[in-house]
Amino acid sequence: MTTRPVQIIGAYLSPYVRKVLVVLELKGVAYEIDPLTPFMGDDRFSLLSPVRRVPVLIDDVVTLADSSVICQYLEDRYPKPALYPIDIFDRARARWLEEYADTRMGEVFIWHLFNQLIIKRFVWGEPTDQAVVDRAKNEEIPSILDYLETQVPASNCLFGDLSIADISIATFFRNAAYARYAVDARRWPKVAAYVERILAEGPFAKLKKFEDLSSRTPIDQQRTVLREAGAPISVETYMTTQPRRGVLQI
Ligand SMILES: N[C@@H](CCC(=O)N[C@@H](CS)C(=O)NCC(=O)O)C(=O)O
Repeated sequence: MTTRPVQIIGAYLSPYVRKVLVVLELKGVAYEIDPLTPFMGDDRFSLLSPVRRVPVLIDDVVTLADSSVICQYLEDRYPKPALYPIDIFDRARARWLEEYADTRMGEVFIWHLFNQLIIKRFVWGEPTDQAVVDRAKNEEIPSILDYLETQVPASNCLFGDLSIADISIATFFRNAAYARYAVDARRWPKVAAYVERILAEGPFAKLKKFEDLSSRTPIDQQRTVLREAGAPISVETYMTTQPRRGVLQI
């Protein structure tokens, strides 16, 4: 067991950071967080995350970037409760759904919706490209929801207990809500009920307070405001003052 809390670098509003924090909370692993908006990372951040993305995990042994790698590591190091199904077929399906969420849902919910409506405005002071948002809402998200409607159960979680698949999928709907997108329950009744159920789980509900605060606080004041609200903010920060464009495009 680690003596020093695990360090997480990454903003509460990132779906990938949320995924890792939910796993840490479920496993009861103590952590501190530097709630970094990735575009505000300094030169040292580039050394930790060469593609300048969050989350990053630093503990007594390893430094890892990428939420899936981090979650698998946490599962291996802190096996209880298990968040990957035991059955090998279910485990493979869970990993597929995690991958689908990280890539396709990330592309559409984050880059085409959240980035256009929130990051462009608040980080870069740029206008929204409404055509990108419209295509996301009218074509891309509906096709994702059509697929998820064939996958999610009418009750409970995907594979019995809450798993990495549920966490990886549900996290994007929190960002969708910040971008004022809600699932139409008449068209996708199973997905709408499933998302509501998973986001009501303890760790998702606990983190919402810090996400709401982040969403209404200027970036340069977030550390202070979050700390005052009881978030486990790290002493060290990788934040600088001038935003930098990302390394990867998608
Ligand atoms: N595959 C990565 C994706 C992480 C990711 O895209 N994070 C976003 C924040 S939501 C980021 O850091 N974006 C900055 C950029 O792409 O330049 C993971 O699962 O951790």
